Amino acid sequence: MNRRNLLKSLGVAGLASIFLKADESASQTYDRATTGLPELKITDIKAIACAPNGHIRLTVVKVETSEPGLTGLGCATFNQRTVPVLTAVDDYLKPFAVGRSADNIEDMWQNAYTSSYWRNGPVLNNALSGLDQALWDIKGKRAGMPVYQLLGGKCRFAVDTYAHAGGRDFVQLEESVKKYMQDGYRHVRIQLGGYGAAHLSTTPDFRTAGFGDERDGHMDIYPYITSTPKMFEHIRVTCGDEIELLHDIHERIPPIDAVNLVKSLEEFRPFFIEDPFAPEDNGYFKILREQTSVPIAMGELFNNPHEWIDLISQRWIDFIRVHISQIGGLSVARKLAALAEWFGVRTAWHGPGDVSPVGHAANAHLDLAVHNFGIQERVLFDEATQEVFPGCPTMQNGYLYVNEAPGFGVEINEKAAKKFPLPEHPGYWNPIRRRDGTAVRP
Ligand code: GCO
Ligand code: MG
Repeated sequence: MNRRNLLKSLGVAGLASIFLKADESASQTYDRATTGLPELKITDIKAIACAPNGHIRLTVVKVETSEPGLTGLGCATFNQRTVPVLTAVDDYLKPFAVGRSADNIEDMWQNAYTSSYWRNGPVLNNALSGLDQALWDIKGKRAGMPVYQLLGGKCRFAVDTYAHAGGRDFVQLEESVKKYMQDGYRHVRIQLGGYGAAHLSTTPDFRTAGFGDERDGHMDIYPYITSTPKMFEHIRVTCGDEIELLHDIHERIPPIDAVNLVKSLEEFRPFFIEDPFAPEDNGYFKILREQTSVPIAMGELFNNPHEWIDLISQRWIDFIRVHISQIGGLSVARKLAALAEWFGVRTAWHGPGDVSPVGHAANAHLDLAVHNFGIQERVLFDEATQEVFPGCPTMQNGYLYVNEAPGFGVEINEKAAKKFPLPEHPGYWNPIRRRDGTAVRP
């Protein structure tokens, strides 16, 4: 029957009922949109710290809500100062936030951020991150979506990562790189021994002079700045031109030596050179950019927006590498990623062993959802960590996958966490000294 006859057969009453129905369903849709879900309140907040591998202190914040069973987790991991973060969460954020809305994440972040008046430090930012990420986890669970969906969905099928190749000599390092290449990694970080190739430094004159303490480490400049270009050359010759090579200077040499070292690496086409300077030497990034086109990554030590705004808006770096819980959580990192996009800077979130699986999941959800993703540092979670944190992100062929579940997809087994208490040592780093005893700023 054509439309004309249909209308005739329905007559006025029939027509009215169609419009009414349409109108009814529209108003229903509208009602759902305005009333939404009942407001969710925060009913409890607690910090949970544990050391599944026995020496790295992982801290997460668990938020409970007025909806029974609806809880969220956020990463607040600061391995070197864990206990102050626990205090900042349990003794300050908990009384501040309990009873307030769990729905309004940005409002909570802005007010918790200023609740200490003095702000932008690593301890308070980590505590804030734990609360912030837990609220994003809750929001995703409520929506029945992974957090990356709340951020606009996927820009890529999975998260490309880099592995940490290591070795105390060139051959050991070469073997490590080749193994990762066989495992499907397209990006590998190459380090000769520990940061600064400290094992090559053999003149701890300060020890002979009885200066410092036997716990103090030793690293000279010359062995490192001469071995690093040779390391790159050996890996390029033995592993080829295609593998992407990254290297972390880790702020171990004077800024001008870092400028010269980075220039000397240009011929080896690094994917990026990380942390050439300490944040206190941010003024050198402009000088470095004027000297070489080697891609530069910086950020894991940043806590304060003033540390990254110029580096990004002046295009003095190519990858922003912040430790997301160190800057206050996902709410900050997603704004940082957006800022970076407009200046051609890509993301490379810090992702070492001292980030909890919740933090790694937050990294990965953001990695999936931003256009200007660069690369992701990853770790392999041992059995104990997977027992404590069911739903850890997984690795396959060099790609990182999130657990496709609402929220971040990572939970905590608090009973299992209790099996892995914090180690006796509180986590501070011992000094590293030049041969004359001068302290190195790592
Ligand atoms: C990296 C970092 C780490 C840090 C560590 C500090 O690039 O992963 O440099 O190795 O040194 O996370 O606790
Ligand atoms: Mg680093």
